[in-house]
Amino acid sequence: MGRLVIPAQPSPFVLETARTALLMIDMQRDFLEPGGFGEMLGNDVSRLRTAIAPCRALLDIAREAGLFVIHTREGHRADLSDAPSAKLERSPPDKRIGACGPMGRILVRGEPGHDIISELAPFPGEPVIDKPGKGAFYQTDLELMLRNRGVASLIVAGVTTEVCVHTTIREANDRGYRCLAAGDACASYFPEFHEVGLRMIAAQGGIFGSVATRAEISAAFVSAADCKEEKPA
Ligand code: TIU
Repeated sequence: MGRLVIPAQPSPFVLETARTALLMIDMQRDFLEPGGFGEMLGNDVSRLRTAIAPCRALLDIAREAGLFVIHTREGHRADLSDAPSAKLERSPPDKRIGACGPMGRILVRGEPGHDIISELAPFPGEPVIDKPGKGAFYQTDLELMLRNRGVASLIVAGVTTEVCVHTTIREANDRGYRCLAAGDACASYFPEFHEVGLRMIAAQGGIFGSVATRAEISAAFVSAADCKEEKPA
C-alpha cells in the first residue's frame, strides 16, 4: 500500500505499511471479561470493553493492508519463577498472581483467563508475545521480530492505557520506533488516567509518540486503498 499520512496529535503521522506493525496489547479475558481477575479486584471492566470494537476494526484494516500484526499477553510461568516477589506481594494472597481466580490461576500462562478474548483472537501466523512485565519489550523477543521485519513504526492499541500500553510505547520510543497510539482502541479502568495517558504521549512535540483515533487511522488506510485502485493499469 506504501506511504500513508494519518492526521494525529501533535502532528501528522507518516508510515510505510511494509515497515509498520500493529501491536495489540493484553486484550486478555482476565482484564476484560465480567467475572475475571480485573473485576475481582473491583474494577469496572465495561470501561475496558469500549476498546474492543475499535481494536477489531484496526485488526481488520491492518490485516487487509498486510501490516505485521502482533499480540501480547501479560502472564507468568506456572511455577511463577519469572514473577518478581514485589509484583506477587502487592495483592492479598487470595487475589495475587498464581492464586485460583474465576478463570483459572490469575495471570498464569495457559489458564483460560490469560488468553486473548475471542473477539480479537489472533489469526494463524500472527505472533503472540508472552511478557512477564508491563512493557512488551522487557524479557521478550519482540525487538528481534521487529528488526527482522524491518519495522520502523508501531500502531499501538489495547489495555490498559497508562500501564501496559504506556510502558510499551515508552520502551519502543527509547529504541527508536515511531509510535502511534490508537486512542479509542486503548482503555483504562480509570477514565482520567486514559485521558491524561494519551495527552502525555503527545505532549512536548510528541515526547513518546503520536495519538490518533481509530477512525482517523482507518480513513487514511481506506483512502490510500481507494487511491491505488483508481490508478491506471
Ligand atoms: N496490561 C496491563 O495494563 N496490565 C495491568 O496490570 N494493568 C492495570 O491497569 N492493572
